[in-house]
Amino acid sequence: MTSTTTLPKVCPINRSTIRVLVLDDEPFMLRMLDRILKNLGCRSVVTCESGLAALAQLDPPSVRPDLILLDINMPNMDGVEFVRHLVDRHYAGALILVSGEDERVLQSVERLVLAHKITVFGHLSKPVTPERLAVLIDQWSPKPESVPKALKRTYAAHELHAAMVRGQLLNHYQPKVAVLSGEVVGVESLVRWQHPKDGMVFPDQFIGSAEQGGLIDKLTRTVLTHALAQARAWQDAGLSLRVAINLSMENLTSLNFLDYVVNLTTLAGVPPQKIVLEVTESSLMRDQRIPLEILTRLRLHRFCLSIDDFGTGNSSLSQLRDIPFDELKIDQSFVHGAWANDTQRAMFDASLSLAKQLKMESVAEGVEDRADWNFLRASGCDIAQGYFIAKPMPGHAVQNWIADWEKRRPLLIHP
Ligand code: G
Ligand code: G
Ligand code: MN
Repeated sequence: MTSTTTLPKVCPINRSTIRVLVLDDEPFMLRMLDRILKNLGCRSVVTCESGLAALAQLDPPSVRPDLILLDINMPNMDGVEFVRHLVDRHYAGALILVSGEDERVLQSVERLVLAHKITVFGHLSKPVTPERLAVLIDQWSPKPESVPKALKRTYAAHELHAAMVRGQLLNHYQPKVAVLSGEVVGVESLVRWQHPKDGMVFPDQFIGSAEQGGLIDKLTRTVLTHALAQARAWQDAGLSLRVAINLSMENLTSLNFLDYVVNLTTLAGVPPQKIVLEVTESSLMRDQRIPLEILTRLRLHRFCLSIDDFGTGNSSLSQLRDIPFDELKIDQSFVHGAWANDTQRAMFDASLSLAKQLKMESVAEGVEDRADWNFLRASGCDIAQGYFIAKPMPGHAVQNWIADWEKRRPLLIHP
């Protein structure tokens, strides 16, 4: 009954104003895409047979295309190389990738483009259908380019140092819940910088400087001090929460760190079992012996050790072999959307199975929506963390959030 999909007769105004460039080495494809686009209501369509011709269309910047349909297989300049030129020219529009390659190739090119911070509306496998193209195009909106992104800057070590001296760092806490029961089991501390002028500054803007500028120890000590005070306050309020903090491998280069953590925890009156130390490997690490010693001894002191971002280049099997972790956090790139993506799902399943065989607790990060949650419920993973459950929040907001969560919880565990 629904065998023919009819296109909407009235096209969204958007489509007629959007400037589209189509780059494909096959003249036949160009003509076909041009025709489909025109039929969909796009009035401004430019077609180019080569990367060079397309790059010429990016000057002057005032008339740049809003959207480029890019064939990734081209004889001279291939699509990936073309993207590199777009990055050099600070292209701020969007891309749709077109190719006859298999899904995995398309997906990896898509990830590559996203890594360059260029918007990708998705990919089209050949043969292209008007319906699919319409869906992708309609993600476009004529809003001005995201200004906040341009403002996002990184901070030098001396600026961070001043911030720490002035007490401008604080922790936010993101809840972790048990997948089966929905019970709130803990939180992860995520450091924030309340900047007097720039507002809330996120760790990706300053952790790198802290590591390179010799400040990571001071930063971690600050985070741990706040986290322990908060853990103690929750404990006194009768809340049983495990509190996680993120360690950088640079923290694990001196044995003093061990004494510091043990002493501070004892002083706070919080059982070490309630403190989770999340570790990712740093590519800078050469001598593994000291970190291994510190982590093993922390474990002997009954702290929980967690391997963070598992499955990404930084957290590897050899770490898992060498360090007695209690918890494995499956990286969000394998979690969000895994229900719809066979590759991600295979990696998710493999990581989960590894956690189970090693008798570690499994945590899925990046649970962003109901579909992710449903997927997890069926997966056998122990703990979930992500925007679907809660975004990171100030410590004082956690108790109220738990009360709200308790109301939502029955619906999530008995759908
Ligand atoms: O939510 P968010 O933007 O806070 O976190 C971004 C990254 O910063 C994550 O990879 C997280 O592990 C890292 N991060 C957050 N807080 C800390 C911290 O206190 N120490 C270290 N080393 N990394 C942190
Ligand atoms: O690297 P680490 O796992 O420590 O850091 C967690 C990071 O992931 C933080 O930046 C946090 O804000 C972010 N985060 C937490 N939940 C979600 C989610 O559901 N989706 C996305 N995209 N990011 C998330
Ligand atoms: Mn973490």
